Amino acid sequence: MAVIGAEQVDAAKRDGGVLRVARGDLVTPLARERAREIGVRIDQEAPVPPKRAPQPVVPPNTLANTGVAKGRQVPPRPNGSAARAASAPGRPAGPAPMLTGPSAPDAATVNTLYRRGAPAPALPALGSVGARTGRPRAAVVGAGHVGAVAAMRLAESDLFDEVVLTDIVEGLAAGIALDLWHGASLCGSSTRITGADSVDGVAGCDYVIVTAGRPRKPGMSRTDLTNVNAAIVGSVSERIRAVAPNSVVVVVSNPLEEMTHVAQLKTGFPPERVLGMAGVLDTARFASLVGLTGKTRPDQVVAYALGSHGPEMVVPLSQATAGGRKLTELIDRPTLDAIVERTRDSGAEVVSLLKTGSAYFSPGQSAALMVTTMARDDRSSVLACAVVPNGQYGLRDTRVGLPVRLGRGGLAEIVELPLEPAERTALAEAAARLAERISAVS
Ligand code: LAC
Repeated sequence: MAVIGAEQVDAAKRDGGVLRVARGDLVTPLARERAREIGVRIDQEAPVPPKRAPQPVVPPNTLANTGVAKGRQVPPRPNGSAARAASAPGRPAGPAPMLTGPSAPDAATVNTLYRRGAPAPALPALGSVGARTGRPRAAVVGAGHVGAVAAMRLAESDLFDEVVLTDIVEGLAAGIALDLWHGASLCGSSTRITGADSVDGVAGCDYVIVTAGRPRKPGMSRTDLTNVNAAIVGSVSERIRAVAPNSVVVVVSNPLEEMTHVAQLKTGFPPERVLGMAGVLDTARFASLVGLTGKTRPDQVVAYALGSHGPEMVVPLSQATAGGRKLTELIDRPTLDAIVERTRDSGAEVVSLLKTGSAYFSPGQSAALMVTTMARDDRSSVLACAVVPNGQYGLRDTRVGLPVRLGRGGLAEIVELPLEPAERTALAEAAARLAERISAVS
């Protein structure tokens, strides 16, 4: 058997536009595509019909050997033709195609395997691919880089029956979802990943991550995005309210606290079900930078980046530990202050390197971590999230990054850490600035 590639198609074009292919040779999908593109006709010798074992005579009034599903009543046909009636149109009479020898699939099967555009069997229905029932469904709105990474992490966790990715750019979410689903066996997950061209694809989901909106460009602050992203997040939130009224929403779009506020207004959800993702990311950045000192590993650092996802970020060093020791005992204060400063500017640092967009791996991971923590109902973790305080730390009527426990239904508890007076004051100032900014988009 020869394999006919695109080069032979090109040669056939030069030699008159017809490519003659011997029986049994394989024309690659690429070659067929090339032939279509440049107008070459492929003439392949017809396959020899496979030899079949003589068929037993089927009595006219039995269904036993017809391949007709049990229980389906088909009236008996005259002349013993029930077997023919049940086989696919165009096939020789007899049972469905099968291997006729130890290593010889019949020609019809070979063609089906290799022919691009050949009719494929319908995919199994959602949830029948080994999915455990009763698992939640999660969605990600916006199939940009942050959305794709978030969807990937959610699916890898194998905690969900389905992860739906949506984007208004036609085919984008479906393409990414299909690509991610192709990797299911590589990450040991049975979570189905699907894509939709409309936010309405999130219908019935338990958790929705909103990444929709414009990212920053070099030189832009997060607040430069306020108006354009408020319109996008607002309309997305109205659809979430309509189609996933019981969901918990995690907002990633910037400026973070303002957009989370818009999402809460437009969904009308209680504050426990609308959370802003920023503190998890800022805390992770802090831990990664602490790791650069060589004094500890990032995953040993326990700390909380509170306040705003911006200039008013507060990392209370009195609460920061690594391997059970206070960070202030491991690392000198000027170094720690420099680390906090760099954490605050880390988003801009990535923007200035990328030039065409903002960070996406760690933001996507952070949003997914919030959702997996909720799906696990893991109240042992304390994560920094942008939430609405109800008197905790003396704060109200604002939205600010605070340490919280998340449960299956969203915010379970705002944790009151014993902050030092200066840290408490810095947090109160951040909350006040955020209250002003939020009121400007109300
Ligand atoms: C950043 C964006 C997600 O900090 O705000 O990179």
